[in-house]
Amino acid sequence: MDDLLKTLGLDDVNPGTWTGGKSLGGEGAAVRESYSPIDGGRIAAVRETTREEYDAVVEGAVEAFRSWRMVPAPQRGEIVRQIGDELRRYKEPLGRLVTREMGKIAQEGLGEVQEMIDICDFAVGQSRMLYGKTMHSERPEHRMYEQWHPYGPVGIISAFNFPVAVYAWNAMLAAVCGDVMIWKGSEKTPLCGVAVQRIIARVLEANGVPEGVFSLVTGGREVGEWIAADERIPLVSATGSIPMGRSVAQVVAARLGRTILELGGNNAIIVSKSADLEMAARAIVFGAVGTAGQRCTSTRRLIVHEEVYDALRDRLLEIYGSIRIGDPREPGTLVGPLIDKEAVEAMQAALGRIEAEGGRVIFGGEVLDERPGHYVRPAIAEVENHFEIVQEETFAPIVYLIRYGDLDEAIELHNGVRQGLSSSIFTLDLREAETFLSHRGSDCGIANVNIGTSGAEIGGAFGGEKETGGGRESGSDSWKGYMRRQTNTMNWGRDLPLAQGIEFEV
Ligand code: UN1
Repeated sequence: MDDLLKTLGLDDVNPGTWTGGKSLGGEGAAVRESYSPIDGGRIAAVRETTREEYDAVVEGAVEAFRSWRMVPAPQRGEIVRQIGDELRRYKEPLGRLVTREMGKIAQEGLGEVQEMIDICDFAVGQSRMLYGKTMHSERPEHRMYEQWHPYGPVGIISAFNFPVAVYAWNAMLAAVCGDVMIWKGSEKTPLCGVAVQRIIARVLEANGVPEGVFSLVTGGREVGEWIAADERIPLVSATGSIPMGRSVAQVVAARLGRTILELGGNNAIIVSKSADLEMAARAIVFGAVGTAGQRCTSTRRLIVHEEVYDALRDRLLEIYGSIRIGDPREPGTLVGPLIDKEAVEAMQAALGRIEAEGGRVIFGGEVLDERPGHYVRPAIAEVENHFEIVQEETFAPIVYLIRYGDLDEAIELHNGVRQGLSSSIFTLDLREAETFLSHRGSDCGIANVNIGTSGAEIGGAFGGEKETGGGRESGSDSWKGYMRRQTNTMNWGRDLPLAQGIEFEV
């Protein structure tokens, strides 16, 4: 057992099923080993959740909801404030665990925990701002208003690439809203889930909050299917691939439940002839190779004006040639490993398809197998937008170069994919910038000018259109997705006038 695991309260074999600080069973559960993508070494193991344990967790959540919903929202905010403080205390070790289990570089591991802290702060403020509107009634001596009430248990399914932050976006907001959380993280990063659960549990315990307010279950697809099908869970928030989201959406819709979906992206940057090319190049590299191309916001397509195409391509080739790939714990490394062997194979398959469809890989793509772990050299390819492979999201550092002539064409290429998460344009031309942000510009949930596609702040609503799923998480008024709206009409008069002026004498 090493110090990092000890600091985070982790054992060699950990329970994967928790209500607050109480772990459940483990009888007959499969044990999932967690291997680091850095060197393939075993870190520790987690016992997966059995169906029986799952049912006990959901029952505990339903029970905890009865009391949690009675706690005034600002007091729920106070619990989240303390969770934020606890995360500040554990930022460094938790960030290191994210790096070790997921493989993102140290800076990004810390950034991910910072994102959790930021959403805690945001949610604390929000806990005093769960505003409803009041309306003027058309009837005399009537008052109309709306209130927002919690849903109950919220199922949160999160992905390996942001093993802790995306959970917090959902959970901290839902917590101040009065919901209770059942979290299933990725089976590729089970230790991160347990570590976060233990941090939160200390705050629950210190404040006498019922255990079932925050629960964790561990496992693969099957556990996700239990959540999707479970009528006791009115809202399911799922982050991950489009096929995963499609199946969750269908199962939840069949029982008329609610979903918040944050699925795949196919994010592009338009680089205009008036762009600051050096700034664009830096943003492109962070977007395309940051997190080894494994963000849903990663930059996948570059739509470049023909007059600056060669210059930008050459500059990218130059920068790509100098990027340090390797152990993500070492300062100076910009690209760590991919998550697993399957991810490396998927990247190789994609590179093969680029060539087969008539494209050209002009840089990188090699598997760097002189060391253990799942390292690849980020790739640049020249393609056309309509290629099938370009239409898909390959979760790896491949960036596609596409040429354009005028802005209308660029926007058409930009929007000519099935996904609609994040987007950006680099231009110093005001008209181009505003066109891109207008109704005839980007069709994505996020559209930026002179910054890249990834690395959004928590204060904005996060999510996208089309096959990205339409959900919004994190900032702005995303909290409304975690509450049900109730319209109330109060008659304080002595008559019973009907709306629409209807006469109905009895
Ligand atoms: C994701 O990849 O699912 O905007 C989330 C970003 C991060 C979050 C990415 N703040 O890149």
